[in-house]
Order: sequence, then structure tokens, then C-alpha cells
Amino acid sequence: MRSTLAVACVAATAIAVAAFAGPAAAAPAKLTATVGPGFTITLSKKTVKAGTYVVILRERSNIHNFHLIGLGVNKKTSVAAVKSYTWTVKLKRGTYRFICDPHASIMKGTLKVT
Ligand SMILES: [Cu+2]
Repeated sequence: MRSTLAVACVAATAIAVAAFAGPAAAAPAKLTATVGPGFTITLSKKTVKAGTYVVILRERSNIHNFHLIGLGVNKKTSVAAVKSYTWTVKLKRGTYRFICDPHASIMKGTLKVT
């Protein structure tokens, strides 16, 4: 009798731990974008899987911005601001472009979503 009770307790604990781990595992993955201080614009990944992402944007210049375009997304930061932003974006399968608007011909990149 005693051992049956012990097994039941262990099983209940395992279920509780699994339920607790669930939401943490579903937290959005992070991407980091950095603009400036020179004429550089970068994103931490070139290819990601479709899903929801938290984009940490680090703007390090008052002459640049970060503009993400594609598949229903059109988000940009202020050129004059020098600060960090946090965006939550839902990325669908396809190709996104990111540019600095004042220098779009030289400050640009693409993100592939598979
Ligand atoms: Cu620029």
C-alpha cells in the first residue's frame, strides 16, 4: 500500500513539472538587429523558421533607422532616435527585406523564413 502511494506521488509531481515547463518552452525566439554607428545594418540570423519572434533592435546612430518589410510586416524605427526597441513580429514563410531608409542602396539585407 505504501509503495503504491509513493508511485502516485511521483507521477503527480512529474505531471506538475511538465505542465510548468510548457509555457516557458513556447516563449518566442529572439533576433537581434544592430544599426550603426557606421554604415552597417545587421540581423543576428539570415534564415529562421516561421513563427513569432522578439526582435531586439539596437540603434546606435541618429542618421540611420531599421525598416523591416515583407509579407504583411512594415515596421520601422525613427531615424533621429538613438535607442533600443523591442518588437514582436510574426514571420511567415518567405523573404523579408530590412533597410536603413536614408541609405537603402548600401544599408540593406534579407531574412529568409522557411
Ligand atoms: Cu543609414
